[in-house]
Amino acid sequence: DIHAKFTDLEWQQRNRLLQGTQPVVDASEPPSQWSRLTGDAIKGRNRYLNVEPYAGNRIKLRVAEGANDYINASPIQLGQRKYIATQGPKDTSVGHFYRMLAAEVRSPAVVVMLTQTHESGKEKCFQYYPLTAEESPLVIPEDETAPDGFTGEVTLEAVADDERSRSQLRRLKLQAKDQSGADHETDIRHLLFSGWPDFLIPEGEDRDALIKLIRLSASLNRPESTSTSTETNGSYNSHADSFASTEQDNPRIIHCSAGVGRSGTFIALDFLLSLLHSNQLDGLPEDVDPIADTVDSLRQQRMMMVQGESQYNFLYEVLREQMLARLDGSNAAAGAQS
Ligand code: PTR
Ligand code: PTR
Repeated sequence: DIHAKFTDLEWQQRNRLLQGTQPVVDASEPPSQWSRLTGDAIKGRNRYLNVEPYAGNRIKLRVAEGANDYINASPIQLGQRKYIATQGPKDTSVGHFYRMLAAEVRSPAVVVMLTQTHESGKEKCFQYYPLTAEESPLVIPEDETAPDGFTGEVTLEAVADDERSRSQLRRLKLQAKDQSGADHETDIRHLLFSGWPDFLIPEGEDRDALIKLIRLSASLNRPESTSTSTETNGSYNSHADSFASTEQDNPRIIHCSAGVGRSGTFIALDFLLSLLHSNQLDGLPEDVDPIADTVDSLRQQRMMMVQGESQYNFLYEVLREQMLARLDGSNAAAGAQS
């Protein structure tokens, strides 16, 4: 049965995925859509020298003819669900980040930040949004290396702590103009989760909180959350959270520091839990491993998604826990009926 499958799994594909950071490819030459981009204009925009989107699957900034359209961000699709996985913005790429958001995501845009700005004394992500009312509005700095006429500011409208997801929730408003003079106004739901150091997995209470964060991010990704889920004091009423009820085709922006390890794990869980809770993991054939398939699909879309054995195994652990909880829930419900 499906539990045995997740407890005692020895698929060849799983082992190959565990050992590598790339999709499983049998061809001797990787397909060209996975080729890497070169050039200083690109390298200067990357936070890490070894992490970038594949040439054949990247978000392109809408810029004037001939200008640099590069941002370290990949469109991701699993089933019908869309996401954008991106690195933590750098001081010089804040404008690129908001320009991407304005162009690719409908309002209200959900942004999930899975890193702190600093961890062990190193910058993991630039402080790209106003933390407090004193810092609001944050004026988006121009990229001095390549000014592209994108100007604007980000206003903090509300901030609240959400205990269940152990996150800080911010309502932000982006008001910007692009180089053609077009106005962009986007409401942003920004979720900051700080309980997850890079290369590791969230532990203890942070682990349950992460599941709640995933549900919250899914349920904020729909238009009515503008009015119904947001109370006047700025806190969120997320009792109606659900994995299922989300605007699947409006991508959520998910980032950590490199935008691969934690972001990949988050996206995999969001997708797999949505399948689980809509009964789509029931009755799968023995030789289908939805977790390995999901990780493989993610790595075809962005390199290094889900990092290392601990993050990979974490997917199995969470899925197993959630399945058992669901079985307990339905047994209890069946018991109550009889
Ligand atoms: N009772 C469990 C929990 O709350 O974690 C199981 C559960 C989780 C049930 C999520 C339903 C859930 O969400 P959805 O509304 O998307 O089915
Ligand atoms: N040079 C780093 C490395 O390969 O180890 C790049 C890197 C940094 C990769 C962080 C992943 C990282 O984790 P995350 O994607 O969760 O921020």
